Amino acid sequence: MLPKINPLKTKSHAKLKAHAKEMKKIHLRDLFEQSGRFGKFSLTWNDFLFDYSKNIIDQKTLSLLLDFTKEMKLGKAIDSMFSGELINETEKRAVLHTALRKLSPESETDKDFYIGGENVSHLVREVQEKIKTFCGRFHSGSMTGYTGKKFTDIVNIGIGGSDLGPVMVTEALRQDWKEGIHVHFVSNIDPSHIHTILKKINFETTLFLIASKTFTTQETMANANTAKKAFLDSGAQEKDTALHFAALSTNIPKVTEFGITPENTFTFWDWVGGRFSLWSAIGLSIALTIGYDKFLELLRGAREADLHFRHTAPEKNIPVLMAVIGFWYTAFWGSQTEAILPYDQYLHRFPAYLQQGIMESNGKSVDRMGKKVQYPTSPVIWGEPGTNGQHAFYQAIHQGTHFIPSDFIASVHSRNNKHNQHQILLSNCFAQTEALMKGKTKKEVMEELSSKGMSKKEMENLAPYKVFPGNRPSNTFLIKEINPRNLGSLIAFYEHKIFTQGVLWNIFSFDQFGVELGKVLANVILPEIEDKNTKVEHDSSTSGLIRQYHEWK
Ligand code: G6Q
Repeated sequence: MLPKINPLKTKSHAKLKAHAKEMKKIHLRDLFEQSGRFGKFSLTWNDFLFDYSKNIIDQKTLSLLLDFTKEMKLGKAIDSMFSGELINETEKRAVLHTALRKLSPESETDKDFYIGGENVSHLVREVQEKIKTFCGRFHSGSMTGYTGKKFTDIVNIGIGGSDLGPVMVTEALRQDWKEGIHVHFVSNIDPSHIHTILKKINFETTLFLIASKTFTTQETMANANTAKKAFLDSGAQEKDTALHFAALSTNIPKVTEFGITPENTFTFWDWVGGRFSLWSAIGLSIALTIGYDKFLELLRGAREADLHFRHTAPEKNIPVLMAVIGFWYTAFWGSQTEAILPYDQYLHRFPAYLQQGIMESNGKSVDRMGKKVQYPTSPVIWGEPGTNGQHAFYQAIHQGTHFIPSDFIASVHSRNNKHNQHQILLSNCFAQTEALMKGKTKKEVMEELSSKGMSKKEMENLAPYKVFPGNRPSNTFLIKEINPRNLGSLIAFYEHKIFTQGVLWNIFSFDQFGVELGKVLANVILPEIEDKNTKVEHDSSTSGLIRQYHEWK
């Protein structure tokens, strides 16, 4: 079980509060006056450099934050998660997405994962073997569609956790796509989404993956039924469904009811949360797109990050550092938001992926004792790839009234370098973190304006607008290259940051009752939209919207 501790009652929290007052008197520029700052506040691990020196922290901040993790019993919480305890207490489930990435067989020194005495690593390996065989047949062409043609297209139908991970990963690894294979994702219930995809594909060479843990999600089932109907309308027979549809699900009876064969059904388990499921059967679209071996590389990278998280001292532990720094800003600096800024076009869905991972996990306001929390929890997560963001919202990060800690993510090698474009990209990334940290003082602005020959009065009038306060914190991940292994590690780092922050906020990170509410509410209103004679009893706004719909329909 996870410890239940009110963070506000810890000694280190009180000390951090007092320390924050002191740190607010210091500017990041001044902190950089001390020599060796980069060496002290950055670390390298595998192909990663994690630079957290541009944060408003000093050695004392860090040691108080790490004391705080001890008081919150982070070490015990990590052991509880990895040892398969039912730490998702509200749903009485273990949380073992980490088990999906342990590929090596059990040995004395490298134990498998267990839940209540059951070896779940065996179950994982069975499904992985099945995925491997399936991918082999798919890529060799020995698996064909109902007219005997080799498959060329994959359409993954799923939403939320059954969509965002595979979309993000396949986009990030576009350079690794198997030749001749195209992957498409349908998630939204809006018929325009599936319509756009169905228009692009040839049914004879398309494999549909119905990705749904529960196999009851309204959007996914509606899209799956539309796809099946369109497939049959294209000239296929009911029996051909067996060749063109596969299911990724924990609900085998529902899968069978839909007409999908056991051979094409890939299962996973209730101890894999939706937003942590890309490593499971939900990752089949990834394995089919980049090949099984590269899918394994992704898992290996994540496993390396798991071992780092589990066994590295907190002061050298990347996810722990990410988590405590984020905690510092939400608790003591009033930060309500965090920007994720990948300087890599292929990572363009990474912010959206983390939006779910972070906000669905830690957007909670009741603590582990069932009490309303008296402190802020998950920040709002958002972002876009650089440099697009620079020409859009960076204005607010530099000079706005909100305090926005940001994560910059960049790679040294582009797998697509054209002329010197990658160097230009990187120079922008580094320049932004420098500018956010330093800002531009009035003195610097005046010197700049004076060199343009402006009058003293004009300079005085313009200067306030041109001053940059600086002192805006950022982390930078500089990665040698975005490849399957490094991407696996990067994602797992953020997963463990999420877990750690949940422990520090004393909340349950692995349920999502807020998401489930939406699923129930829409089912109440649907009949009222479908039939205008159904009695409508809502608040005046909701009833008004429904009435207007019928009037205009
Ligand atoms: C993730 C959430 C949620 C879920 C979707 C899809 O952690 O629980 O995003 O993944 O609602 O659910 P199904 O996979 O059951 O269709």
